[in-house]
Amino acid sequence: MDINQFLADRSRLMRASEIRELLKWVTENVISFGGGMPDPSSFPAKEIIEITRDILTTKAEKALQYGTTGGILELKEELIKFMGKVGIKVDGPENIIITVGSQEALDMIGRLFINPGDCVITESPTYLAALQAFRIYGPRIVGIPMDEEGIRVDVLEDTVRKLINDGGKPKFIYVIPTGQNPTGITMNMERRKELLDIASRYDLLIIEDDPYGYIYFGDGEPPARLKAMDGEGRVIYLSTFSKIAAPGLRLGWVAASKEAIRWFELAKQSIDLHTSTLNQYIAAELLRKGIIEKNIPRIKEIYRTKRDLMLQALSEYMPEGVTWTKPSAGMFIWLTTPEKIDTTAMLEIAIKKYGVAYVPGKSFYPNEDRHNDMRLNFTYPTPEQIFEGIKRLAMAIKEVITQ
Ligand code: PMP
Ligand code: G9A
Repeated sequence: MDINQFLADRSRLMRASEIRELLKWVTENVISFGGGMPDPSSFPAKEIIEITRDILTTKAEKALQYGTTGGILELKEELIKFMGKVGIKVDGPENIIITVGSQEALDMIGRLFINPGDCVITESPTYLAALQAFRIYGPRIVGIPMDEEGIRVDVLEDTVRKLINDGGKPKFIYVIPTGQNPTGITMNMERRKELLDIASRYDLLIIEDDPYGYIYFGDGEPPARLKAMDGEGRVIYLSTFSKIAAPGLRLGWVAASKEAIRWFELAKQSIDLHTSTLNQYIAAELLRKGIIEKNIPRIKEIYRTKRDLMLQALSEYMPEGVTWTKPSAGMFIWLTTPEKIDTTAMLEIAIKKYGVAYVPGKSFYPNEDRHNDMRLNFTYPTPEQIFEGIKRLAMAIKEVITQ
C-alpha cells in the first residue's frame, strides 16, 4: 500500500531538518560541529534530582496531573520576575503561555498567522527549523540580508513598502536579535529601534526569538530586548529553558498581549493540551531557588572559552579566502569559503575522509541561492575536538579548493 496517496497537500510541504538528519549519521569517529547542543556540563543535573524528589514528595497529586493549557501559575510568576530583570515588563500570568520548547511556539505561529500564499519576513540566513515550521503553512518567505550589525533595516523598509504596494502586506517579521542562529550576530541598538519603528509605521507584527539573550557572553549586557522596548504590544516574545537549563526538559515560553496568548492557548489545546506539568514544576523551582541565575555566569564562561578556542583554531588553520563571524552570543560561528566551494557537496568528503561534520549554509536561506557558507557549533564539542575538528575542516577545504 502506498501511504503517499493519502497525504494532505500540507504534508508535501514538509522537509526534513538538515540538523536532525545530520545528528543521525555522525558516528564516534566524527567530530561534529553540526547540532546546536549545549555543553552537557552546563546541565543542573544534581539540583534537578533534588527538586524532582521534593516535588514528588510534596505535591505529586498536582505535578503528575493534567494541567491548564497556558501552564502552571508558579512558573509564569517566576518568569515574570526573570524577564523583569532584563527589562521585559509583563502585566500578568495571562500574558504568558508555557510551550514544549520554542519550537512548538514556532509551529503555533505558523498555524495562527499564515494562510497559504501569505508573505512573512525573516532574516537571511535564519534558523532553519523556523523555516521548516513556517513552510508547512505555505507562506511566501522573504529573506532580508544581514551584515555584522544585524538585519539590514534599509532593505527591510524598501521591501515592506514594495510588498504593501503589491497588495501583499507581510504577516510578521521573524528575528533572532541576539546571537542569531546561524550567524552568531547580535543586532545593534539602532537597528532594534529602527526595526520597531518600521513595524509601527507599517503596522506589522514582530516575532522575537530569544533563546540566547540570557547567556550573552560579550562585554556587559546585550542591547535591550525588542519586547522591552515594545510600547505598542506588537512583539511576540519567545524564549526557552533549553540553553539556560536543559533542552531535554522541552520547556519554552511565549510572552505577548493577552489577546495573542488566548489564540496560542486555543492552538495548543488541540496540539498537546498542555506542557509537561512535572517539568513545569521543576523549572519553577530552578528559577525560585536561584539555580538558573547562579548557573548562567558559568554557562557564559564555558561558551566564551569555547568560542575563543574555535576562533583561535580558525585563524591558525584556515586558508586564505575563508572568513567567519565573531559572535558574542549564541552557539554558532558562520563560516564563508571562497565561491568555488559548494559546502553541501563538500560535506561528504568532510565526514567520510576527514571525520568532521558541519551544517551546510544553504538550508538557512529562505530564498537566496548561496552555496559557500557553513554553520559551526562550538558549544558541544570538547576543547580538544574543537582544535582537531577545525584542523580537519581546514584540510577538507584546502583539498576542495585545489581540485
Ligand atoms: N529558535 C532558535 C533560534 C533556536 O536556536 C532554537 C534551538 N536551537 C530554537 C528556537 C528551539 O529551541 P527549543 O525548542 O529547544 O526551545
Ligand atoms: O534540532 C535540534 O536538536 C535543536 C538544535 C538546533 C540547532 O542546531 O540550531
